[in-house]
Amino acid sequence: MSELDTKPRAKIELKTERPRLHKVILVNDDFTPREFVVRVLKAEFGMGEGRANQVMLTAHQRGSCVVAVFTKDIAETKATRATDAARSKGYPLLFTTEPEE
Ligand code: TYC
Repeated sequence: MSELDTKPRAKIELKTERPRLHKVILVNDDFTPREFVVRVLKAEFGMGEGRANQVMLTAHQRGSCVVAVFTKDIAETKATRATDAARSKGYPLLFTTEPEE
């Protein structure tokens, strides 16, 4: 057998896992005006008036609401931008992120 002959090797399974997505979560508070929450949802997450209202109301009634899912970096950037927009107006409105199961 020459040096160039190669033995058949066990097949290596190359599985590429998709990156986990992260949820952006809108958290309720008692101080931020509803209209402001809707404005931020429209501006930062590209929602229409109707969808923004639904998401705001769900957070208002249940304590929090998933806004959307993105890759980790984008979720964190959007949550930070949206939270900062509220801080700059003196509101305690909070957007957090968490990995999807
Ligand atoms: N609870 C606020 C109010 O009654 C409105 C609000 C809704 C604030 C959703 C935050 O994530 C929120 N003015």
